[in-house]
Amino acid sequence: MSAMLDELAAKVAAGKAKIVPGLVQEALDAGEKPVDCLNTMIGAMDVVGERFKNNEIFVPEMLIAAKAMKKGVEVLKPLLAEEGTTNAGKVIIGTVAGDLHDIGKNLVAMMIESAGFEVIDLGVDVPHERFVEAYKENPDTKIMALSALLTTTMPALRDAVALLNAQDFRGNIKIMVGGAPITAEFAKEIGADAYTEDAASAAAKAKELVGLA
Ligand code: B1M
Repeated sequence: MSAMLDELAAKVAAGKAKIVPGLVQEALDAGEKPVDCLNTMIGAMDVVGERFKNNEIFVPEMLIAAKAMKKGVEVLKPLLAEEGTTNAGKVIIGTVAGDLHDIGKNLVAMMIESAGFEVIDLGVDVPHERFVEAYKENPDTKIMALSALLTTTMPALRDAVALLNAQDFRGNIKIMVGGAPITAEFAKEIGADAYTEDAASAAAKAKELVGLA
């Protein structure tokens, strides 16, 4: 990794929200690729997660690191998410009940949007019933995308998918799931149609699910 990206990683991990956007811009100006800047920041969040696990930092520090990363992503957004030219249909996305993590979900939303979908983002801590209501408000939705970032919210993901699976409209939608603790096996076990590991593959899978790839 270049010295510039090292510096970016360090400042994201330290939660320097005011400095990070400038560092991202500097790295881009120096020829670093947007995707490398993004992966550097994701790597920094892994470091933050490890420090948290080892009791070296606590929730407030994790939160300010997340804010710093969000500021950095704002700079990258226009570069990563080029305006979609197709109208691929609607995707409803949200992080499941009890789970407040949104950076990964936001990246997935951004990549899916850039693949030409209209994204309806329900935010974080979404009650299971809200996914059903959102579909009823948008009956032309093609994909429901659900994130869970904690092992403790995997049951909420299971329950939300079960509720969607019980709906009359189930045949009209595809259900995609993801998030760090989720696996393809778990996705299959709970009755989702697709699992992907990261935001870029989520966008590719969404296109595939609606027959555009
Ligand atoms: Co929390 N947290 N956190 N946290 N946090 C983790 C997830 C943790 C792994 C840290 C650790 O201990 N190493 C750990 C979970 C452990 C576990 O589940 N076993 C953890 C914990 C324990 C907690 C709390 C319980 C801490 C506490 O209060 N004691 C608490 C829970 C709060 C709650 O949700 N109810 C908590 C709180 C928080 C903050 C609020 C402080 C903050 C979130 C702020 C925010 O999101 N706005 C936070 C943060 C920042 C983290 C870490 C450090 C970073 C998360 C992140 O943004 N990663 C995280 C450690 C880590 O991830 N390394 C950690 C970067 C992001 C790009 O990755 O979210 O994985 P990710 O998304 C990826 C993929 O997963 C995938 O694509 C994304 C992009 O490539 N993906 C999908 C995601 N959704 C997808 C959907 C798809 C497909 C792919 O299809 C639909």
